[in-house]
Amino acid sequence: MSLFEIELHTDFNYRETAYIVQSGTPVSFVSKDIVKTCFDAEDLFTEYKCLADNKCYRFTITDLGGDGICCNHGNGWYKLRYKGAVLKDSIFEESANEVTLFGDCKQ
Ligand SMILES: [Ca+2]
Repeated sequence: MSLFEIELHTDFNYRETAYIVQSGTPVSFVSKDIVKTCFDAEDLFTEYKCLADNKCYRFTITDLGGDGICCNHGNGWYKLRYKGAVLKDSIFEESANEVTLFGDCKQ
C-alpha cells in the first residue's frame, strides 16, 4: 500500500469543483473510489488515501464552470503526492478538467 495525498485550495466558486480517483487500466477505469464535492469557498482541503500497489490510478478534477479554480474567482490550486513525491502541482486554470495518471500504468 502507498500513500496518495490530495491538497486542494478552492476558489470562491467551490460548488463547481469536484474530483474523483479511479483505478483500472489506462483505457478502462471502472471503480469510483472517491467523489468529493463537500468543499467550502477559498479553503484548503487535504485528503489521504492508502492505495494498493500494482494498480493504475486516474485522478480527475472537474470544474462545472469550465474555467478551472484560478484565477477569475480567487486563487485556487491543487497538489497531488504519491509515495512522497509530488505528482502534480497545478492552478487548474481556464479548463473544465485535468487528468493525472499514476501508479502502475504500464500495459
Ligand atoms: Ca470554476
